[in-house]
Amino acid sequence: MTQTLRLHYAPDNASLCVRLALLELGLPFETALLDRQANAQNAPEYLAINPNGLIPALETPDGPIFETAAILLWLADRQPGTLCPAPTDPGRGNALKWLFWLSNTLHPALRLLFYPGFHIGPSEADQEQLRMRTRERISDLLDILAAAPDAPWLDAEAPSIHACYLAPMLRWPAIYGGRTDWYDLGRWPRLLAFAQRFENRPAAIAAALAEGLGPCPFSAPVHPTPPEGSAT
Ligand SMILES: N[C@@H](CCC(=O)N[C@@H](CS)C(=O)NCC(=O)O)C(=O)O
Repeated sequence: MTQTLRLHYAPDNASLCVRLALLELGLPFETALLDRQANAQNAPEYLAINPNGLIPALETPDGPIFETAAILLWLADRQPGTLCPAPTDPGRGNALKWLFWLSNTLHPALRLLFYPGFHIGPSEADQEQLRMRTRERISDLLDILAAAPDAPWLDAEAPSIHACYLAPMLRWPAIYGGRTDWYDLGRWPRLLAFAQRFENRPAAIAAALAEGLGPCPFSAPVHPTPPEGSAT
């Protein structure tokens, strides 16, 4: 078992959320690039770490962890109260609620947009129909988030695992998932302000550099030009 933290990643994949949290916490870590062009996420060596064939996974002294939210919470709990309210904090329940919403509600909706064939099969017409409905669903979810009075992490100067998770999810619909003209973050001024604030943090700047995400990765995304590997 590794004594260091090793992040299995591909540029601009969900591993970006974990990289952001690692950088925010100032924890030393290694990266292991997964070559998506070669479908490395489904190679036996990686399936031994994450049998789902999904990115990311984090190897830790406690064993490998997969699922973005689980990794983020495990990391936050290394330094309780830093990126997430500690278990004894009265704000913990509210924080868990939004973390699970990001993981169980918003992220799966994005996966429907990016991987429609996985859910509905190879027909291009069927996939586009699923995408059309999913774009509406994502917009509805962002309406809910933008109006939430109990999501203090959205407006906070301090970072959080929620911010690390959300920022990439606000980026991806602008550049992936077929046509992107339906998506304008400016429709949600609170979310746009969040993205602008977060992308100016040193951790976000370092992550953007490491993965080739450009100067405004969350408020005005462009296709990545990573120094190694590829996003898809
Ligand atoms: N529920 C998973 C989803 C992760 C996920 O969707 N990863 C994408 C990259 S952003 C992936 O591995 N895609 C490759 C594939 O589906 O084959 C998590 O939260 O870790």
